[in-house]
Amino acid sequence: MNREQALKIVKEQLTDHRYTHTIGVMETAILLAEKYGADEKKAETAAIFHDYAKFHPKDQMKQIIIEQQMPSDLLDFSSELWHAPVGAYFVEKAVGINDKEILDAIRFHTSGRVGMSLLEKIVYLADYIEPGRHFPGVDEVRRLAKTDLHAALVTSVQNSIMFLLKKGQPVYPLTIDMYNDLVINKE
Ligand code: DGI
Ligand code: FE
Ligand code: FE
Ligand code: FE
Repeated sequence: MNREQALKIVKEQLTDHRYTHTIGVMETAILLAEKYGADEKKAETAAIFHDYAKFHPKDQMKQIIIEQQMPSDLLDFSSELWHAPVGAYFVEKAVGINDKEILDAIRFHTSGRVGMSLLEKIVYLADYIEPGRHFPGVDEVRRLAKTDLHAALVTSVQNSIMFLLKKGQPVYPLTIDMYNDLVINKE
């Protein structure tokens, strides 16, 4: 599938605003893949489809999580987390992409996890720093991303966890796991 075909498919699933975000993630992910030696084509495809399920109804996402025996603890945490694993499911079933690396980059783009692949890290970071993002701390992460993928990731996951803590919201265990893994293993 070429870029135009992929974009056409995802555009139908998204609002204009979210589609613009997706283009930003795609362009950023390709630049990061080039810089850090990941597969640029896989980065492009994963980025294009990363928010595929963002606007699926919550009850439908919940049903997929249960039916497909995804980690049931997802249901105890923010529904904002659900579009990532549910997106990976639909990108395989409805779009027909079978590449496990691409599907995992979609699956873990919100929560993160332990032992993230280079592609997963790139999509996670591109989602955080694409040019349309405007929140405190994003410029520092953009600066770090130019030279130090690891430092950029640590800072972005720190910011995300602090954001949730400040709002008194729960933090999904995989997000804490990602943070600990990066800090302990320094890679
Ligand atoms: O889908 P996007 O808006 O592009 O970005 P995303 O998939 O990274 O979603 C981020 C949202 O998820 C953000 O509003 C914070 C929320 N969220 C809720 N609980 C958690 C969480 N994010 C992480 N990383 N971990 C959580 O436990
Ligand atoms: Fe997302
Ligand atoms: Fe993200
Ligand atoms: Fe996104």
